[in-house]
Amino acid sequence: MSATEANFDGLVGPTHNYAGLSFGNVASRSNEKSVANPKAAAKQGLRKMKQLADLGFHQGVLPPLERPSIRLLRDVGFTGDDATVVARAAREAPELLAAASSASAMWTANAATVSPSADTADGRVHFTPANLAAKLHRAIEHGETRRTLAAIFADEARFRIHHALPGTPALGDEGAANHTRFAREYDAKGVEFFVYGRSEYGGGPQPQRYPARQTLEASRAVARLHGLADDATVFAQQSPDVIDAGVFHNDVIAVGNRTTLFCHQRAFVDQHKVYDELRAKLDAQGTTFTALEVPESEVSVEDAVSSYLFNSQLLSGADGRQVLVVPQECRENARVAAYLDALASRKTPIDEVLVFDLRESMKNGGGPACLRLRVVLNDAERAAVNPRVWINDALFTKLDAWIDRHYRDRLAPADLADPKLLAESRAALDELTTILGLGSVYDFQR
Ligand code: SUG
Repeated sequence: MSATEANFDGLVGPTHNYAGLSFGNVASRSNEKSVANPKAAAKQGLRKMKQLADLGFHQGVLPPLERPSIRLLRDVGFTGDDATVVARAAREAPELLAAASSASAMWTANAATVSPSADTADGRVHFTPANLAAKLHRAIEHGETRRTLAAIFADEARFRIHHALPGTPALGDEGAANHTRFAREYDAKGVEFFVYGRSEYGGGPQPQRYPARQTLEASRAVARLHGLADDATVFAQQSPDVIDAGVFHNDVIAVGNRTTLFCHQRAFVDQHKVYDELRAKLDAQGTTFTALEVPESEVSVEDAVSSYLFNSQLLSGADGRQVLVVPQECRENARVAAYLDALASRKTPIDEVLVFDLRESMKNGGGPACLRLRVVLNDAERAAVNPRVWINDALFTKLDAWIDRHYRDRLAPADLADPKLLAESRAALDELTTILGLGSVYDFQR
């Protein structure tokens, strides 16, 4: 049965703002307290989805989560009606209100790790929502994420949606941002590549300045839950010094698709051993692996972090050509732009580069790859997905008008205290569940 990769992008929520919540993520910290434009953010993301759908890629959308999270604010002791809870939190603990208000679920590369049915022991597509235990504002996502995934991938004979791993440092899991799958064709058995930042029990090097969010133990647990074979998995450690340079997820320094890994020279510990293991395991499946490595002399790690060159999407078109989807910041960095221009004259597995304006998300450290969750689906699985979440002209037009009706074009940190934001956000999400045919997935609807 033929299979293709679908990308499910997160729709940016109405509370998108810059609260500086992610220590270790350079953009998040450097834009702290600047004024956000949720309407522009949502439209930038939606335009990317539409353009990729127009090019013939399977493109779905995942809804935002309910924010501010009144549940979190009640869990930390604020009481009263919902508006009073927000007002009290704004007065007594604005940092907790900021965590409860983040629209961070837009970065669906962190929603879950997904293994296609060709790789799993039971022949189902497996999803493990990421516990995102490293950051409070993200650790509150997985329960709600699981609920929305279950509303979209509802057929239990085809889709297995696990619970997140226990949310503790030893099992910190950041989902697909640290996971890549290689295979000759999407429907063939592949090799799943898990990248971790540190090992809780195994010792080894660790970053000194910024946190390593993913552990080897978490990666191994996900592979075990998904029933992946040993000869079809590779575990590699991210270089601790690049984490200290702001590479908080592997998808800030590497991206892969089918038989190609596109990465920076300094991405991994023992980088050549990592390539060798990938090559050997893919060889055993009759597949030739290619690493397209970018040397520090052409693009430094610092350039990679500021331009998000590797936070790109590497997509296979129907004609077999590979397209690299990069953010506009790549054109604004002279060395990265020169590298991309040179690609055209070099023989590489990248045939075309597409550039998108994702400025609002980028200012929080979220590029094209952060905004999407890849799900490889065969024809029968694709037919079992909730059909209302596929982006086409009609859904684009509806969502674009929905954004116009509900979103603000200016949101400053002080606005998070505004009780009207809660009401606006709920009104928007309530209507969205009807547009996407999701049923009552949000707490406030239950
Ligand atoms: O977890 N930023 C996100 C960005 C996630 C990017 N995802 C991938 N690389 N796949 C994070 O650090 C910032 C929110 C704020 O500061 O308001 C934030 O959560």
